[in-house]
Amino acid sequence: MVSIIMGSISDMPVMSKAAEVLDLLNITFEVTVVSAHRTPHRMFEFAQTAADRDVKVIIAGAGGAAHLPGMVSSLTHLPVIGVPIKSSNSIDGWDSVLSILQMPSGIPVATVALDGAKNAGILAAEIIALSDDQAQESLIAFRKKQTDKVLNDIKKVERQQED
Ligand code: RP5
Repeated sequence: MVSIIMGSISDMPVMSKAAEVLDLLNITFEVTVVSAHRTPHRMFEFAQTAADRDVKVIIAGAGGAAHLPGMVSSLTHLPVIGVPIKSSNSIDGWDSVLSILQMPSGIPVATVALDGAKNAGILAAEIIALSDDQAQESLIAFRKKQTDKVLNDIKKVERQQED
């Protein structure tokens, strides 16, 4: 199972993109809110019990002073993918990007682009697929569909030029 967590319900419009792609790939996930600053005890409880609940990968999104992904990573050996979010308290998003990206040596967070929750979902699926053949098949089909769409778009553009 993949666990998708975020610092506030206001992060949901961005973080739901991770859920959408995991759904598409038929990978089991849960979604909840865990705030590093406003529910610190819940964050400890979540991170310290995640592995025992059979969570394999955690996707954590937060905006502004985005401490959730790093703190969760410090509390579990599970891989944590961080999603910086351009939130209402972000200056321009860099605050959140740098808070999640610039982790101290020894406690990694795999940071995706600003608001890049879809890629976080795909990366989580790729980790799951290392030991799950069905997930691997879903991912290969997903990649093929994506490539076919671009190849079709190229044909469309070329046809427009001929007209
Ligand atoms: C962060 O503060 C949350 O992750 C969210 O991105 C931001 C704003 O939260 P709200 O004030 O909308 O609850 O901790």
